[in-house]
Parts: sequence; C-alpha cells; structure tokens
Amino acid sequence: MAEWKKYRMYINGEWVEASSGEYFESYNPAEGEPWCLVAKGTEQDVDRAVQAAQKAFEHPRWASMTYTQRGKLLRRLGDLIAERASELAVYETLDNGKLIREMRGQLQYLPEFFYYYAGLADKIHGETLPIDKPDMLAFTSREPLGVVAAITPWNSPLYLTTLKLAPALAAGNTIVIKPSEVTSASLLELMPLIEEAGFPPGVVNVVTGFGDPVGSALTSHPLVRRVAFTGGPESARHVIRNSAENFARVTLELGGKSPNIVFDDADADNAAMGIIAGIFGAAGQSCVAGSRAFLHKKIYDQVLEKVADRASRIIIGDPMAAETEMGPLATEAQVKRMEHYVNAGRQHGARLVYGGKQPEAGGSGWYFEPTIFEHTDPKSPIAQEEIFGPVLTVIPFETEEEAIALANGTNYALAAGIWTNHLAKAHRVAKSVRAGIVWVNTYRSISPIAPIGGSHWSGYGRESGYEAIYEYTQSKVVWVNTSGEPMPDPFIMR
Ligand code: TXE
Repeated sequence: MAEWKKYRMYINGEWVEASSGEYFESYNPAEGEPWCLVAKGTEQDVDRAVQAAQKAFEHPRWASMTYTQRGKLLRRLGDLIAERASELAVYETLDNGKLIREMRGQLQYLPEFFYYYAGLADKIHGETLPIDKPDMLAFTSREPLGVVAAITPWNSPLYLTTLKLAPALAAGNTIVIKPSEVTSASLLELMPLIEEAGFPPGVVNVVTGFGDPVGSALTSHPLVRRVAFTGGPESARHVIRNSAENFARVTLELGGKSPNIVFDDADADNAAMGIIAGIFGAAGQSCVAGSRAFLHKKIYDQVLEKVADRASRIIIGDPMAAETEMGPLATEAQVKRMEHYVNAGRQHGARLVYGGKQPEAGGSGWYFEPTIFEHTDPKSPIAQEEIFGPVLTVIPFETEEEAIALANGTNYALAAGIWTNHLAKAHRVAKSVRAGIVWVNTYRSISPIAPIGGSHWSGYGRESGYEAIYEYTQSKVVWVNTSGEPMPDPFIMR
C-alpha cells in the first residue's frame, strides 16, 4: 500500500489534502485491484475551490487578460498535452481500462480542441444592432458567466473534461472540475501542464471525491453560474434540482441508445464494421455507442453473420497490450450491469447470438464478452435502456418508415448511424431520425469543429464546435442615447 501513488487535490494553484484528511482507492479494472489513492473531497473543499475560482474570475490577471492572450495560453496547453499525450494515456488506461492505443489516439487528438478554442478566443464578439430608433446606438457583447462547475464520468476523462475546459477558458470563465471517483488520476496529472501553460492560480481547480457530497455541493454552490455535466440520468436529475437553488445554467450530456440503421443497398462489410466500431469499440462504454442495429430484412442474415463473426474474433485482454481489441469494463458494477441485462434479454425472449458472460481467461479483471442479441422486442429493457457496455440488440425492418419509427422509439436522442448508398434516402432518414449527431456510412467520428449533444433523456445543450462558446457566454446589450437631448416624457416606454 505504501508504494501507491497518492493524489491530492488542486485548488488555487496548490496541491492540498482534503479537509477530511481522507483518501479513497482507485482501481485498475484490468486487475480488479487498487493502484492509487485519491483525496476524498468534502463540502468544505468544494467551497474553498469555488471561492478560489470566483477570486480568480474577478482578478485583473484573468479578468483583464486579452482574449488573444487567453488564446495563447490555450494553444500552449495544447502543445504541452501533445508532448505528454502518451504518458497521460497510460493514466487513463490504468484507471478506466480502455485500450492504451485508443487512449493514445484520443490524447494525441486532444490538442486540436485546445487549438480550435485558442483560435476562437478573440473571435467571440457581439454585434451592432440596426436598432429601430433614431439617435440610439445599440450593440451587444458576449461576456463570460463566472465560475463553471464541470462534472465528468469515467469513460473518457480527459476528452470529456476538454469539451468543457477549453471553451470555458476561451470565453474567460474560471472552472472547478470534479472528475469521476472512478478515474481521477489523469486530470490531476494534467494540472502541472495548466500551470506550465501560464494560467493564473484559481482559474482551473480540481476537487476529487464522490457525487455525494462533492458533486452535489459543487452544483448547488451559490457562486456557481454554470454547470456542465456528463454522466447518467439519475445524477443529472440531482444536478437539475440543485440548479433550482443557484439558478446555474446547465448543460447535460447523458448518453443514448443510438441506432445503426442498415438499408438493403448498403455495403454490408462497411456496415458490419460500423456496427462493430459503434458497440464494441471502447467495450461499448461510450455515450454514442450504437447499441441498437436495425437491419433490412433482405440483408439481415448477411450483416448479422458478419457482425457475429467479427465479434467472435475480437481479442479481449490486457488494455496495455498492442494487440488487444477490447479491454475490461471500468468497474465491477458495470460487469454486474451487463449480467443484469443479459438476463433481462433472455427473460424477454431475445436470442443470444454471441457472448453474454465474462470470458474464462479474464482472471480477476472486469472483462465481459462482446454480446449480441437478436429477435429482440423493441420495447424490452435491452432495446430501451442505456446499458453502457458491449451489448448489441439486433432488430429487422422492412420499410424506411418502420426503420425511422424503431430508431426513434426510445427516450434517448443522441446519435444515429445510417448505412445506405442511396443519397436521397440518406438525407431523408438523417432528417427524420431524432438525434443530435447523425453519421452516414461512418460511425464515432469526432472533431472540435462539430457540436456534440442530444435531446430528451440524452440531455440538452451542446459541447464542442462554435456552439459551445454560446454555452459559456451570455450576451449584454448596451443602449446609448446619441441625440444629446434629455429624456422626454418619463412615463412612456421609448
Ligand atoms: O454515472 P454517474 P455512473 C451512464 C451509463 C452508466 C450510468 C451510470 O448508462 O452506466 O450512466 O454511470 C457525478 N451531483 N453514463 O454511475 O453516477 C459522479 O461522481 C453531482 C453515460 O458512472 O452519473 C461522476 O463524476 N454529480 C455517460 C459523474 O456524476 C454527481 C458516461 C457521472 O457519474 C452526483 C457515464 C450528484 N448527485 C455514465 N452523483 C456518457 N454520457 O458518456 C454522481 N455525480
């Protein structure tokens, strides 16, 4: 135990113990064993961090910094991450069990998000309004909101943090981040780079710990003006309730039950690859996981066979090994969750095509086989609820209308994949499908230039892309009387 790395929190540019003095264990899912200790934050720590962030927000060092200069700091941070991407990826894999090659790829791409928002920082401007009154000048500016609370889950810790951190800082806010209790290490490893990039103390703070009390205290803190949350619907409900206390502006990214619709004119190999990438990439622990495949009856057997064949050849194992294709799930609870849904699938009459259990060679790690169900009742739990693991449900369809109705038949609306070579059909379905992200003949593409987000149970608001700037700023309109005349009758509206 003595040799385990011990992580303190990062508040106001300093490494601090939790006020409780306590630590909790963080596990390596590949072994099912703890590998480091993380400070167990309290309400007091949250208050300390938010106060520091508020002071930093008001301090001229940050408040009077030009947007161009803020952009330069973000660019520098991007450069530093690029230099240390491989190292940071190791901490991600140690904590969440995702493949080192996937985390390396993700970390190597992360700087692009910082460069994008670095470039945008001094292009956040208002407008002069062609106001309908003579002798009046009216213009808008976009202003930062204040202290941002960012709450992140365990599946892609630094990527999901970046989606909040980069636009929040570009717009001139300060931030307190609470990482998932399952994966705190990589964010804490990032903090020295924040310092090295030159961000003043208090602009970026990290409080580690559990949803209750840390997440709860943070999202209800009276000084917090904005909450950016990624996680599950249950926690999101708490976050929304808390925002009734402090009126913070909230965005929510809550995952989905995303469909992959394969039409009979699609390239079957390509569609099968897309389905595999969508549900077995990252062991299905992705908000955009394509967990429902709708296959046209004419190509149903052909595509299902290809998917099942590739699934059966997926190399499961040590996420640090170069040849591994599917690592463990992030927590033991996730394994139990998979078992629960496999039982639910059977009980509702679905046929297990492949997988459905922990692999025999998994040792003490939290591994689970790629799992495929067919003959799934579209209304059953495995076709309706977000499983957040490598479990695919396959359902046939005959007409375009039927495919759209099936795809739209859940509470979620985050992402959708459409597989067809028919241009008009692709556009028709893209328009009709309820999702914030639609991929045609591809899946899981991301870019800092494109927005991410959904609606209904998938949450609200957008991350990434230019739209994120609106989520971290508010407009102010300034009216100037240019007539030089005194106010006329004060009892009428002008
Ligand atoms: O998420 P939680 P969990 C979905 C997925 C998964 C399920 C539960 O279906 O199986 O959610 O996962 C913090 N106030 N997604 O339990 O609990 C918590 O500490 C404020 C989809 O890991 O929602 C963590 O930092 N914060 C998803 C964060 O919320 C609270 C990714 C997410 O944890 C809180 C992850 C509270 N009261 C899970 N309670 C996606 N969209 O990618 C907890 N938290």
